[in-house]
Amino acid sequence: MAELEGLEFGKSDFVLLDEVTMEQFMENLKLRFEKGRIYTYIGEVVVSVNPYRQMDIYGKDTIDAYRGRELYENPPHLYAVSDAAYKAMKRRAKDTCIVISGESGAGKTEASKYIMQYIAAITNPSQRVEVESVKNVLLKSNCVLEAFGNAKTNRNDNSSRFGKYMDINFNFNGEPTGGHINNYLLEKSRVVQQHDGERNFHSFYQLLRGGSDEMLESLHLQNDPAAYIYTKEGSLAKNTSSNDRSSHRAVMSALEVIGFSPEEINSIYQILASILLLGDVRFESDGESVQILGLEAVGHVSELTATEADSVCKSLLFRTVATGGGDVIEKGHSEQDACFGRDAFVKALYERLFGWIVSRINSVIEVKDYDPALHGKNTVIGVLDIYGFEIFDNNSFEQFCINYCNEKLQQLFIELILRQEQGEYQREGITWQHIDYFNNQIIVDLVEQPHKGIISILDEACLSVGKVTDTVCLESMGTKLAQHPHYTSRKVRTDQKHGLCVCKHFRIRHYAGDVTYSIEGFLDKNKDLLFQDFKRLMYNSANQVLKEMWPDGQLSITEVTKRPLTAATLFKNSIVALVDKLGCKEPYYVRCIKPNEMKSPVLFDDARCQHQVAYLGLMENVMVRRAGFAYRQHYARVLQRYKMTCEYTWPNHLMGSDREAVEAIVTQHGFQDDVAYGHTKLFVRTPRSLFTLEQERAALIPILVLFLQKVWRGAL
Ligand code: AD9
Ligand code: MG
Repeated sequence: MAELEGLEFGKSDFVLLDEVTMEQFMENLKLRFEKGRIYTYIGEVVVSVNPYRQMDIYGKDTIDAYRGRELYENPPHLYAVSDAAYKAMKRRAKDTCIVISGESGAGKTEASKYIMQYIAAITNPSQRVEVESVKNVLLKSNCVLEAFGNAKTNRNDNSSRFGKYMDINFNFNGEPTGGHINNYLLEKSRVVQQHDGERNFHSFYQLLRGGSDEMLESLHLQNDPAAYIYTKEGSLAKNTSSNDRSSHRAVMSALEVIGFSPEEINSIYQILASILLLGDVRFESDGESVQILGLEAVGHVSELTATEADSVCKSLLFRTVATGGGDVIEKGHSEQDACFGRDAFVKALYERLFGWIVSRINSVIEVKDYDPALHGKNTVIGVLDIYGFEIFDNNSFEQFCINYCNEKLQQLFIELILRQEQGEYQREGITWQHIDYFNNQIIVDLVEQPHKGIISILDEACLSVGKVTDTVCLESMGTKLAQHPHYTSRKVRTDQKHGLCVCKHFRIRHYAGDVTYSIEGFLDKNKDLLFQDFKRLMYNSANQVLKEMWPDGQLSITEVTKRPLTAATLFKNSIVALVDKLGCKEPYYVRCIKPNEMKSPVLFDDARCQHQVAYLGLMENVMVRRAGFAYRQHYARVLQRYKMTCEYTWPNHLMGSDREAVEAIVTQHGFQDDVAYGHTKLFVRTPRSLFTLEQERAALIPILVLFLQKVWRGAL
């Protein structure tokens, strides 16, 4: 029972509210936030409000207080669910996962780091070297992945621009033996373009501001982000330069600790430098052919990528195409094509670098030589920290994918919360009472349904032989989805005189709110075309690390698959696989709420918070917990905690079983109509009954202490 903090801090579990109304919910959430209580439960779900300040609640003492304890024995905390997930995994050999959700800036990544720190702190008490080294790599990987995968956005100064799912493997002793990271759709378009007030990925600024003179010189770089087109805009963002410098040192040291060799680290920075230099390469057309402006930079790129300067120039200016007759010809780019090709190339360079870093970390932490016959079952705790729901002023393909992913996760939440409840009641032989939810499956279908969904329509447009423009594709979507209750195409008047209207936007009524997407660039981003010439160029690099990142560069133009899967379809497939993976684990949830848009530690914006509570389905979550049984606990635990409140069970019971003893406690307190007896657990319908027990216990403790003191002093 989580009522351990005193009523001035509000209810520590929303299930304990007197009435389940939005008003009471919000009152409680606000009160707790203002009192510095950022965590509150709904049963086993943790609702977390971003405090936007350092809290003194993550230290060693707190870890010790939560280690091995039950949820209700301490005030709500991330550590309590982490411990619950760990215990379930260890005691019952169950694979578990902790799913952290909430919108951008709500605190998901911070939560995931505290969860990992907790798991690292409570495992391997005997300090075995190999286990410590696995833990160290798991923890250090965060720093590296954040440097390369996070960026300052208008919503969050350290926004994750990729999705991350990390499995931590444990042996039968509950010690971490390894892990695996899956990354999802890095927002690579950020490398070439950022919104006003936003930055490129942190890694670029860290290198330019934190790299030594010697390092920068060898990379042909200046120590100033304002000097490069890709980092110029973001260089103006405030309060970041000192972080960039110290973060660079931390990343370099993390790379070493993880086990990247000096050559590998060097290659990483050579690729970053090549990207920055390529960004400054320009093209000029004299009407007949296109020339490169900035040949010096191209020379540096060829040196840094260990390729021939001529080959780099050629890849930037020409592409090889297979004609219908099977011939292979070289076709010169237009100025526009050359810019498009260069941008696609640098985006792919960064994306592959990121993917390679992840797989390199995986190669260090993968579980090796694990024989279940010898070592027992290998179990897993998964931690999911994926980009939150996003609404910007201008929403594009990336937001479309991110928001679709959040729809899928919401769907999973609905399914698992219901399924978990239902499963528990069935296992324990108790009748289940059904609760209705808003089911967002209809929105998931709108996006992913074969032949009819938005992704299918986009793919069809991308794969069609003739040139289909973004606007034509949008018109087709408008026709096909006209009747869908969650979809609208928005016409924009483009020609005032003739009243011409063109579709430029479409709107999806997401579970978390309406989002208007601008169709511009959707098809290019979905096609994700990269000329084979660049792939071949990289594959032929004398740098082994670079070559390794481009295995598809060995294919000749005639061997290249004609119809590769589109970006949206690849993303959909990876998210479907992720959801399947999570679905077969025992889930624990952290639902993060962003209290305000100003990053203020004191401001609780009622309307913004209420909106999040509503779309996260937290009210329904409370109702499900209450309509069924708010609390359930193993008989032995109930007995241990409350036996002092009943004359038949104190100090010891003489009943046959723990269940009978618990029945005696319940009957003595007169709430037998409020409970159900499962096979192994007591189920209590209303929180009030447990309150009574808790209060009685609290009242008895001082008497008991006095009694024991007297016994010790020999007075009794
Ligand atoms: V995004 O979807 O990646 O854009 P997140 O991950 O939900 O987003 P993040 O964890 O990065 O948000 O939190 C944003 C900022 O809030 C952090 O950089 C911290 O400054 C702040 N924050 C979040 N949680 C805590 C916390 N428990 N204690 C202190 C916090 N500060
Ligand atoms: Mg994040």
